[in-house]
Amino acid sequence: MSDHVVSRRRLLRTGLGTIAASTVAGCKVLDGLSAPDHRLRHFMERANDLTMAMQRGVLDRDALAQEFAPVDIRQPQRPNGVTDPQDADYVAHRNARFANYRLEVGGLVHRPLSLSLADLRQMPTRRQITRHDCVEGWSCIAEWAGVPLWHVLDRAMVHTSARYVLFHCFDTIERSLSGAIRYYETIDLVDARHPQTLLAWGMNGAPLPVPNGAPLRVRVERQLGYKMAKYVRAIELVDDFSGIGRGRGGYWEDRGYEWYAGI
Ligand SMILES: Nc1nc2c(c(=O)[nH]1)N[C@H]1C(S)=C(S)[C@@H](COP(=O)(O)O)O[C@H]1N2
Ligand SMILES: [Mo]
Repeated sequence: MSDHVVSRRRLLRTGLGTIAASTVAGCKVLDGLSAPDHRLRHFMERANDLTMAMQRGVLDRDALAQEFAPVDIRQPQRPNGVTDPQDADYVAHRNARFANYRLEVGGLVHRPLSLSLADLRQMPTRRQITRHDCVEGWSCIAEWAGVPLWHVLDRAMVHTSARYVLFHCFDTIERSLSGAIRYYETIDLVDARHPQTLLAWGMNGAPLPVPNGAPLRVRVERQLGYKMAKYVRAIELVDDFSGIGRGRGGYWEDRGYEWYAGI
């Protein structure tokens, strides 16, 4: 599946380059194109199909991911990546059953927020049964419950200069010579405002379990699993992520994965 994704994206990239080149070179030769079997005309028509495919690709970002029925939930959500953070601040929250947890929302917002789990549960709730696809090649169907991220963004009044939502996580995923590296992720505001993009506090009818990101994790249903930050500590609205981590927009992106992991 990931092979398919990569090749589709590679195709789009190649298509973009081809079209840019053909538009520049194309103007001068348009007159000769009227012959129905003209090779360049065929080429341009193909380029046109590609343009449509690309526009679809862009417009499709508003489309909903498939949702399933309760009978489709055949196994528990398989925990992956960090499943039991040992970071002192996280362990303290966990021991207090997340009673003192606060989601901090800041950065390019007019109204910074500090929300408890009760605050988040009182906000409008969406429940959705969706399929989680990990880049490693496995999938799991589960029901997620949470507040659509756009409600939180609206409450915080996002500044017009903001372009990305940066999720800061509690868990140290790697220790390097320069210190502990905590998981982080970014998505753009198109995905952030998608109706199925949640800050999920529940899974399969229960509070979100620790292995799956308690107390709060992201669901971005149109992208691969690594985009869905678990153990979310804070949300920061930014206009640029080149100064975060190694600058590629996420822990795994910094190690070679694509920033846009659309499925
Ligand atoms: N904070 C944090 N978020 C994370 C990860 C992680 O290690 N730490 N792993 C990612 C990956 S690769 C996947 S597939 C999913 C796994 O979510 P799950 O454990 O609920 O299956 O979380 C993603 N979000
Ligand atoms: Mo993953």
